[in-house]
Amino acid sequence: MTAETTDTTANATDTTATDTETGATATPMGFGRMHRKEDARFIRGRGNYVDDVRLPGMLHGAILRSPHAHARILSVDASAAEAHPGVKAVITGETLAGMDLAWMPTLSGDVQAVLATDKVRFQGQEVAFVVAEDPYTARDALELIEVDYEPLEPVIDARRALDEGAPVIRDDVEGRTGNHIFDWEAGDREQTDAIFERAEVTVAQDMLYPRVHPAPLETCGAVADFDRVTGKLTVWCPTQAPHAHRTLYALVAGLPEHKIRVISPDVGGGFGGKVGIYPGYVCAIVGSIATGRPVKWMEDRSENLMSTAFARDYHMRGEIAATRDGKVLAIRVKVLADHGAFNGTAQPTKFPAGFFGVFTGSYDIRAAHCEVTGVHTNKAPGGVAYACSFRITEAVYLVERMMDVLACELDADPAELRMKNLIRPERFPYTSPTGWEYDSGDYPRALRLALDMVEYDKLRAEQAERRRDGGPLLGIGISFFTEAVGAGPRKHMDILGLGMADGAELRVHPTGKAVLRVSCQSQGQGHETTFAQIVAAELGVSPDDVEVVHGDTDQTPFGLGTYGSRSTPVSGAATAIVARKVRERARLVAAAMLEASPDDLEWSVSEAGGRWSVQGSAEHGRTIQEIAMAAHSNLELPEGVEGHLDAVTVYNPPNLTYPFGAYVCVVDVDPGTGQVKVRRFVAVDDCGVRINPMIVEGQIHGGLADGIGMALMQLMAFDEDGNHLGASFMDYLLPTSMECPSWELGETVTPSPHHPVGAKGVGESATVGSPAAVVNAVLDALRPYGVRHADMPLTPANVWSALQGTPIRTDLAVT
Ligand code: MCN
Ligand code: CUN
Repeated sequence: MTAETTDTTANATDTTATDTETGATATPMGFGRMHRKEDARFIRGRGNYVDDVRLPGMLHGAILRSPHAHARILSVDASAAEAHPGVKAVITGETLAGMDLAWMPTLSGDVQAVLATDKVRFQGQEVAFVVAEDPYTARDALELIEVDYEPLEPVIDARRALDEGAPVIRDDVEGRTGNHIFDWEAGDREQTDAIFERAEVTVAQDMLYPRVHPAPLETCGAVADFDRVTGKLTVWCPTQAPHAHRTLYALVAGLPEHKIRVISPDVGGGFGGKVGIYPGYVCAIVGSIATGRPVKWMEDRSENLMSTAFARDYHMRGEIAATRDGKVLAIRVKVLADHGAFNGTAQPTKFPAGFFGVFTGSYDIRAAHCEVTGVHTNKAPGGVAYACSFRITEAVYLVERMMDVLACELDADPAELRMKNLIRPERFPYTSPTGWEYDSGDYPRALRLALDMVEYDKLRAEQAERRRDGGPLLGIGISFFTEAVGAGPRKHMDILGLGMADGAELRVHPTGKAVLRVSCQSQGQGHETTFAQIVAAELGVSPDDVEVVHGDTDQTPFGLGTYGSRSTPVSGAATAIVARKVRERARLVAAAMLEASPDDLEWSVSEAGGRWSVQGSAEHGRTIQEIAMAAHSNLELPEGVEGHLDAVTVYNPPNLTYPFGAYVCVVDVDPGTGQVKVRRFVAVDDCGVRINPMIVEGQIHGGLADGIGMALMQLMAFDEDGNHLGASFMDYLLPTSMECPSWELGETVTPSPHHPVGAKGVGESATVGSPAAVVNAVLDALRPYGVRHADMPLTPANVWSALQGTPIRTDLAVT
């Protein structure tokens, strides 16, 4: 299939009429707008989340956390808590050490303390776990545990972590003498440096992508139920990757995988924060094994913000070499990555830093080089997630900020500068200087559409007028992003250290109703709807006739789960392929029914549904429902056909998919207060063929709101002692409809050439692409004041300070 670009959703199966109120349709026979099937239960409050799980005899756990960022544990005395009425067990690091469970492997190959034994390494770290008859008793008993700490000097500023004599945080790692974790690099240093030496123009800029948090509405938690008779452990937890969790639980608990069942029920938002395993999950499991009763643990909001995986914390220095007329020749980047106390989520030297390798963005740049150094600090572990596609967020922010810095230096128009450097459509498939093969795209078309939608020239004229006449400052910011989603093709093993295939199973009942089983897990993305639509499109049935089962390892085939917007690129592809297998089986059965050769049959989908019929005589055919019934009957089938239509597949993606987009943000800035108001936001996204345009738009709306949050208000700040200054929604701000404009969305459709239905992932696109547009807009407004850069979040205080000529440092002790 060759990549074809169209301006609107190219989708032959989208035949149904639009409901003018909502833009939704009556159920389409395949792709198209339809309301989410899951809405019926979500909006009626009938979802089933982990905290809704109530089992007979269930006990409740609570975690005692460290008040210090860095301290030696001299002693833990739990005797008073153990004696407290209603308390069933107190588990400490020592208890776990006795079971060889005090440390657990992280998905990165690092280890993380389940409950601290030797030292605490961040404020909020898990120290002890109380199991009691009810959650209140468990919390009360925490106060009876006496821990004797010897405070140690903490390392909070990543830029001090490698200083001579800096306190060593991970002295648990044999031979560790400092806080250095890894060095990673990509690109050709020599070639890049040579271009820089000869370049007509070079620019450099330091910038910080601050620490932010995914902050899902539902916090994390688990219910663990170990059955002492059968030896089976069932764990309910809101995970994005149930099968990965099962394997890790097996490794941690020493139980065989077939004796472990992980159920991820409805999940109230993940945004990357629910990929990894948290100590509380392991504590609930140990608590259940110890007491023989089910144990529930649910964290509260502050615990979630303090101890679960954060994101970003990338200190970056970008440099661009260009010609005087604005052709970018090379880009050079140095990053200091703050990974906190433990490397929570993904492979330190490969996975998180690895994706940063797309830092040349959407531009045809000859040479590039980048180095990332990872360090530990006394902050919560992680260093990856938050709708980020694993470091692409940082990379996009960097290159898009740098393009504006270059525009500033050359006194060029940022739109023209981008247009001049975008990868041309004829260059696809395009191999980047760091070895990534972008599958398809028409970038100039997307940028042109965005500029037309926002009426760019008119805005620039208004801006010139404002600058002449005074009044609120007007800023226009552009960001063009390319994402790389759908981990993980085996060909990226060397870059990412991961190769991941997803299974899919499709059962077709005698009446033609179907059950699809997939390994990915929805946290609000609407998989029950869109995955049913993929089957529906392939089989010519209604999505209402396809039930999607996910989130339960006993019920679904193995796969790596939902993150890096991989569900559509990987599980979605598996779904299309398994449905095609069913369709091919149906062909054989239809041939037997029609007493024809399978080769003489043709497939068609009409409003009446999908059918196999004899070529050239459509009336001589059988519907998929008739075929399904026949497949379960005593119809005489040809040799080699077993009957039934059920099929199974495993899909290995040949490449990532590369969605892209052009965003334009328009802001008004009050120079007196530094207040930023987002006036307009135009987002043109291309995620290939859209399965459900309404869900895609919802994903983009959410991501754009994320972008406003990060650019203008979100920050996980710490004081110099490592006290966490953002542990509630009073301090860690989420954007609301008050801060968001009415989004203006546009689309182009460039199908992915290697995906069975031409779709690319979209779940993180807007979060990845939007912060740079907002920041570029604010800095564009401040341009007459000579401000070239200020770090996120651009709070009124920060903007005002920048206007006075002293942008503030946002990562430390700023609220
Ligand atoms: N879709 C579509 N057509 C396309 C691409 C996607 O109709 N061409 C649909 C999909 O079928 C799916 C949804 O859009 O219903 C998102 O698909 P995809 O881009 O494949 O992303 P995933 O389903 O893998 O979701 C993961 C992604 C990630 S990694 C984060 S983080 C994030 C995000 O999704 N977390 C979310 N969006 C979120 N949305 C909600 N409500 N909650 C979260 O926690
Ligand atoms: Cu990086 S957040 Mo999403 O990939 O689960």
